[in-house]
Amino acid sequence: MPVDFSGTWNFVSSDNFEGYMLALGIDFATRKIAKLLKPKKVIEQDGDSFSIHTTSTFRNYSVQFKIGEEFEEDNKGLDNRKCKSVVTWDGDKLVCVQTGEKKNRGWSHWIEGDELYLELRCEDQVSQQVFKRA
Ligand code: YOG
Repeated sequence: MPVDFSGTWNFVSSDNFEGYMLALGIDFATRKIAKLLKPKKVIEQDGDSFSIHTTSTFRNYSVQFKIGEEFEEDNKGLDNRKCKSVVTWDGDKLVCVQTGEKKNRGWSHWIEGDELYLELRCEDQVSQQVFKRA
């Protein structure tokens, strides 16, 4: 049985989100707002199909995918760069590779106890976010 990421997850903490946003070229004013946000994640997992909704008081972002199936991602409301994304399992970790203009771009999700972890990668920057089950 694979891990079940389904549920509602509330933001707990993050580190180096600023570095990640700088690597994505997010402007100063947007970074100042974004670093204060406490986003919520709602994840629906049905077999190999996932939807991840990230919501905040400033912007929302949603993505849907099937494990192993490449899809076009528009990153609308984030950095707005298009990329080709694919998500696979690495053991109990969900690993997304986002191929496009930015090197080494992607993210990973995993669960520890009642906490959801998200590692965001872009170029030489790594940011980690922690969420707790609502
Ligand atoms: O999640 O890709 O769960 O999509 C990354 C923000 C901030 C907007 C958030 C809005 C990147 C301004 C999504 C934050 C910084 C800053 C709430 C992370 C870009 C712009 C939407 C993400 C994956 C994995 C699923």
